[in-house]
Amino acid sequence: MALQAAFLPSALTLRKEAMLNASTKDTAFMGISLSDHLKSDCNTPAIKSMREHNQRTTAVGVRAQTAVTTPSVNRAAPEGKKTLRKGSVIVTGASSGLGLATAKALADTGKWHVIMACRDFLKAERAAKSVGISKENYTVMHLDLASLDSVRQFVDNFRRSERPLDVLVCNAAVYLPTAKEPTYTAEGFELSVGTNHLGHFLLARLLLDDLKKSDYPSKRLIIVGSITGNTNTLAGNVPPKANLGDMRGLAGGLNGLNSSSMIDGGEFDGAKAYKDSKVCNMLTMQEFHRRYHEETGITFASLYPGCIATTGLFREHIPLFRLLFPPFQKYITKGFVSEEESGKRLAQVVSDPSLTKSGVYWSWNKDSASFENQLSQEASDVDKARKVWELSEKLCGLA
Ligand code: LMG
Ligand code: NDP
Ligand code: PMR
Repeated sequence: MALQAAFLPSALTLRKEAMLNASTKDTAFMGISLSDHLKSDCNTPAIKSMREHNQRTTAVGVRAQTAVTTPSVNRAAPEGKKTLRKGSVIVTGASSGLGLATAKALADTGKWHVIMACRDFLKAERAAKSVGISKENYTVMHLDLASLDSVRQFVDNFRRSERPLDVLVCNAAVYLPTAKEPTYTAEGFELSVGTNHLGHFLLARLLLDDLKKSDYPSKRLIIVGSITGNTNTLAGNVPPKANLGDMRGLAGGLNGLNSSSMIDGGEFDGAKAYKDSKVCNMLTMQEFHRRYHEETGITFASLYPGCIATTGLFREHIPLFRLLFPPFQKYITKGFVSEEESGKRLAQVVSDPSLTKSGVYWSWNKDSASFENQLSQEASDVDKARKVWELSEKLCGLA
């Protein structure tokens, strides 16, 4: 707690909930060992179905637009035993940072085909090559989350590829901490919430049907969250803090014209918009869990992968911040993780047989052992989750 006291600006006071939840903080900073939370539950439906799993053979037509590769075809192993077919996972924003490292970690196992869903096709191709992902293990497909038309187009294209969908990872994000004025998506939503939350909300809703159809033993929908959206942590108390308020701005369409560009109806603040979008991500995961887990057996999960202070996420921040932030996280908060390590963490949430629990927000302790973390009061508020869901449905044209 000494560091916490030293670095918490005096104007900031942790809420009571923060103190109550101190033992389950998101970060290695607190140095808690929760490795005993990491146990495999062999009676989950997913594991049962793994035992019962029958592989299937899929004939895949690869569209010209999608780069590369041969389909994942199952081959029966000798003695009539069936082997698990390659999993098929979509990772949004896989052209850099966490998404790229996750694509690499999964592809390198040889057990996954990664669909890299990216807004910049060439950048994604180059990125895949630069980290040495082998050609047969990935496909780049175009997706711009800042356009709902593009999201729908992506889903159409993906379906035409006739690949199965076993896991969807909603990872892409933008962070605009220095913007003085809001910018907007194609449909006129403030860009951070529009991209990070609404684009992913529509994508996940549309692809739920595809996930349902998968015969893979453990089907998962993962939405990347963050510590900075959780006000039960020190990092979540650095101003401006996440707060969705009564969501009047979201209800009004975040367009900055007849409604505020901010979810809570306040003045535009890029850093707050990002943190609010992460709260929406974490609430959406839980609402999916409540609505669909029992019926579909799909695992819904979120995570804080650690502070990956070197990624492109901070590209809009001032140069001094970009210079000081990595050493600050490395030597002072000790919350720093490399891109490679963070990729392994997210890859675990995609494929580790012990992480099948649904409705969970995963974090890692200082020994890199995963544990089920506690979300802040707002990020676990059932009524807010339902409201975010219903308002987002309207904005995305689903209701
Ligand atoms: C808002 O500000 C912005 O307004 C908004 O635009 C957006 O960017 C948003 O969340 C993003 O941030 C929030 C923040 C800005 O404001 C505050 O937190 C208010 C209080 C600020 C008080 C700062 C206190 C600094 C405490 C750390 C200093 C330790 C120095 C001792 C060590 C010295 C060793 C030489 O806050 C900031 O921008 C602060 C920047 C935070 C990241 C960098 C911190 C710098 C620390 C310097 C460490 C140098 C690293 C050395 C490593 C060597 C170790 C041996
Ligand atoms: P990066 O900026 O490195 O990666 C973000 C990715 O999102 C990029 O591939 C980017 O594409 C893509 N992207 C941005 N806008 C769009 C769009 N409109 N359509 C499609 N893709 C888009 O950041 P990180 O790797 O750090 O961030 C990944 C996730 O991790 C985010 O959800 C972030 O909130 C989360 N996170 C990050 C932490 C950190 O410390 N870095 C901590 C906690 C969570 P392009 O390459 O074309 O720019
Ligand atoms: Mg934070 C345990 C302490 C801790 C951790 C794990 C993070 C993570 N941060 C911590 C502490 C502090 N930060 C403190 C004490 C300060 C004040 C000096 C501080 C400041 C700070 C800024 C200005 N931190 C930041 C910023 C950003 O612009 C980043 C941000 O909020 O992006 C939304 C950020 C982050 N700190 C983190 C993490 C993980 C981030 C960035 C990414 C994210 O949430 O996605």
